[in-house]
Amino acid sequence: MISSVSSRGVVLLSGGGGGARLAAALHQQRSKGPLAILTNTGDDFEHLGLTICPDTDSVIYAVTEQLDRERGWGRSGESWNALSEIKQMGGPDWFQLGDRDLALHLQRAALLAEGKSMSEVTATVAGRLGLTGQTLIIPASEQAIRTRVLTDQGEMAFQEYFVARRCEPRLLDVRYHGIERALPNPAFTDLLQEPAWHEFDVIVGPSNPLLSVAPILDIPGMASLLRQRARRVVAVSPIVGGRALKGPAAKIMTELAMSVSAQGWTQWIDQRYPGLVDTWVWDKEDQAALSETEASAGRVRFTNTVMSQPKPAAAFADWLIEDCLGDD
Ligand code: FO1
Repeated sequence: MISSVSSRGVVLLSGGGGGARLAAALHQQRSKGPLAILTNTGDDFEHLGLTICPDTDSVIYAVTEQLDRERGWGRSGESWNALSEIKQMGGPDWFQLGDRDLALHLQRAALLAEGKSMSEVTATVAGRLGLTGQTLIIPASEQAIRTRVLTDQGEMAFQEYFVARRCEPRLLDVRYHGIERALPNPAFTDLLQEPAWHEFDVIVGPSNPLLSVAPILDIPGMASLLRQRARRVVAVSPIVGGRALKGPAAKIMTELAMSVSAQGWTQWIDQRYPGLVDTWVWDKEDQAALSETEASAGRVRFTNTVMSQPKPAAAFADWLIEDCLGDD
């Protein structure tokens, strides 16, 4: 039986920036259909005795409409009393954990200490923050994956490079520590056994390819599982008008010899995961560059992909589901 576009499952692969914004818009758009958001866990790290999951938390906050849109991370309406006490007491304050964000982290720590899995903990805290409907937020793996970077100033953990060192060291390589022993999250593979997930589409969100997409798709078995089971795989370019919209993606891509263009991103994903993606979504601003990409001609769709405000984000989510994925 072929399911209709509104009831078919959608899997979104997401980091914490553009991916989280798309997650929120798809959650709104898909009030009638199942949505599973697989989050990047490579940015996770241990800090102040707590497990911090920045991309998973950005998605939780975004879909429950509590993401601080200006910062792009952390909770809105935040206060910083605990952080200033930590600083006062000589503790580390380079990573800004707000009071409300800390409340989530303390609950995560308590649930993990009870022996709950990361997917159970994520579902519980997302539910407590108001997530309802058929949307599930699932960390891509239960096994710890930790992104580490090799730089001209030595090897370091991702958050040290990204936050403490403000991406200043020159990047030489990116590694995902532990990924070779990781598995796709059983919460996700079990979900795919359910009748509602008999048929589904995949959207690779507009997230940093090296820092957010690869630590999900490089999990052994993940890319092949998605390719074998998905009806259609669509990937959304994080590059708009030859620029990364936010953050240091352009610097990182350039230092790792990736071309900062929709075309370069397409080639990189296609080479790393051959045959995975059926349809590439580029922003309209990049339309002129298509003539140079003969290999992907016919498989590239154009629309306005910038999601700086909820309205264009909703329009983009609508377009993805109804137009891009809607043609049975
Ligand atoms: N990013 C920063 O640039 N500075 C911070 O102090 C910071 C704190 C922080 C706290 C909780 C959280 O969930 C995310 C936080 N981020 C911060 C973002 C985080 O580094 C993300 O991994 C990156 O934005 C990449 O997605």
